[in-house]
Amino acid sequence: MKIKDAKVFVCSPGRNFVTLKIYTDEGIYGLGDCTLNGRELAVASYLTDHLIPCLIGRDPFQTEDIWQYLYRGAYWRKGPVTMSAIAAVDMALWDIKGKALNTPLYNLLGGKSRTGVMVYGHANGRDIPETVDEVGKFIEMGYLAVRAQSGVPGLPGTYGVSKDKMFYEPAERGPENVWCSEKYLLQAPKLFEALRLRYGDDVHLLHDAHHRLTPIQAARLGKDLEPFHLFWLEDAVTAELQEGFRLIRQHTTTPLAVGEIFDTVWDANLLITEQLIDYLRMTVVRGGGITPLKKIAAFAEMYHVQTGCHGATDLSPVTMGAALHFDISVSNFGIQEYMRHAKETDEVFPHAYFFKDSYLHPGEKPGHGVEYDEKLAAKFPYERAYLPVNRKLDGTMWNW
Ligand code: GCO
Ligand code: MG
Repeated sequence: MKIKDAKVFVCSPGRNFVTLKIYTDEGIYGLGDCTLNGRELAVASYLTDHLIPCLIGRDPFQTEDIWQYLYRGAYWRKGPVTMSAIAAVDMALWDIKGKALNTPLYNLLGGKSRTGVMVYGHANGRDIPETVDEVGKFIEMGYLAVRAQSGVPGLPGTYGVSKDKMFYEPAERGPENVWCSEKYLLQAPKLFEALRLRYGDDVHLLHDAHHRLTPIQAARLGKDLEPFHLFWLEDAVTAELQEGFRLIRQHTTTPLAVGEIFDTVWDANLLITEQLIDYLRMTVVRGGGITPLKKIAAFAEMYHVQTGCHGATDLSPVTMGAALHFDISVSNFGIQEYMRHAKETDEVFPHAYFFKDSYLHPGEKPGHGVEYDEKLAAKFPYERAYLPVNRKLDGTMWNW
């Protein structure tokens, strides 16, 4: 089998997505996602102008060699544009393999290690009572784990809090946000106290600090949250300085998750080997594909670090499908994020995965089981959009 052609599609059914389709001489094709929120066209060009010409004529079964060729062969390594583009190729090739062998992708990754994939949903509210009610809606739908984000008194709006509830855009576009860590640090423990009071101890509760704290602030938050035994505290600080997590770890037993913006294992090597985190958030699209992610999971397993793949709505259903096959197969799976996509998105990307009896299931279609309706997608042209930025109360630029 040979790769005959490949095409990149950009569409916006509710939000922007970039999709790669690789065609073979035997009529089988594979799909990959390379959506990079706010920088979509850079990845599209990287693929069309630079990677696709190198793929023609290659054997699509050679996922390892092709991955190494694209990663090492560029000389310029790493970075979200490069790694998202390579990821799309890798995902599409694994999809082709599954289809050619007529088997779901998980069978090529070691088979099922569990019966279903535990996921967490996103609940958010303008204040604590509203957030507590929203968490209840997820529990009623059968979710075993819920992430809770609440507005902070004195701040006009904050990350993760939206007017839309079930299907919301995490990266709300628009004006600049205002931030104050001191106000937030007072509020967050009160939210989890209220949640435990209302729902008891069984439901897993998660929280995302979205890179906004310093290590000592994160340590304080972790400590304050200990009585409410969170499943995890996510992205407490930006993780460019991996050593910073030593300080957090010395002070708190709240489990730590990080890594949705990491693009290679080199972003997490110290975090893993020093056991500074509990969950690694890298997923297929940002981490360069299934090929490297399997290796990273095996490496993390030796250090008691579990997986917790990113699954916001800006990752297309193709990434979600591929991630679910990964999740169900690796032995150190922890949890999968599952923000449901908007109806238009699901219609453009018909998929085999489904939520049933509290778990997500990858489905039994050959490959990753996600399709792309080109005709329908063409009705939703690309719309330029950016992630928001964040400033402190005095106007200083801060992390969003
Ligand atoms: C999450 C993430 C997202 C990101 C988004 C950026 O935990 O789901 O933090 O909400 O902000 O993916 O594009
Ligand atoms: Mg996050």
